[in-house]
Amino acid sequence: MTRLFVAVDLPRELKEAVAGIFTQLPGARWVPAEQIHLTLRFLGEVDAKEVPIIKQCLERVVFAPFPLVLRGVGHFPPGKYPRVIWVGIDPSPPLLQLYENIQGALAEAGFPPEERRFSPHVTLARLHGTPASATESLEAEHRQFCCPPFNVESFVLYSSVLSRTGAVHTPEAVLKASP
Ligand code: 2AM
Repeated sequence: MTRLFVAVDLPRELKEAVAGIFTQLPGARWVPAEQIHLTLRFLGEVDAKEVPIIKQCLERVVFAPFPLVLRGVGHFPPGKYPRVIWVGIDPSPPLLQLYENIQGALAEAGFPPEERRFSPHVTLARLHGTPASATESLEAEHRQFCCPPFNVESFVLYSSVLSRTGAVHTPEAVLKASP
């Protein structure tokens, strides 16, 4: 079995800008800067035999390059003990269209569309027992966080191997935009 997800990789400068938000926060496990990404679809554990068909279906996704804007910092879910700190992504029509096209392609590979609404975000940290009051002060500090738009020219099918020292993400296929 292979743990798979589909994501947009971010340029190094953006990863560095995002990682600049990282700070000492009890209970926070920050995502390693080089792994920062925008998840489009989590597939979970998939039989390795299915990977070629998934790649073929994703290769049929047609999209033109489009700009992506990262903006603001927040947490999820609301309540006393959030589980995640994120940077927001403008849900622009081309991003939502790419998401829909990927859902359609994966449905052809036997993965029915997700039921929950797509809520684009970049996960910065996973939290264990960090009170919302602590994340709120970080959010207040970075309320104005914004990066210059970057052009999405590809998306990636990643495999993910979990280990005690953290996940290792490996690109299995890079799917490029049409010029
Ligand atoms: P997120 O952090 O952007 O929300 C690789 O593990 C990616 O897949 C993660 O960045 C995470 O997206 C997403 N992911 C991991 N486990 C998941 C799960 N059980 N359900 C949905 N998405 C998951």
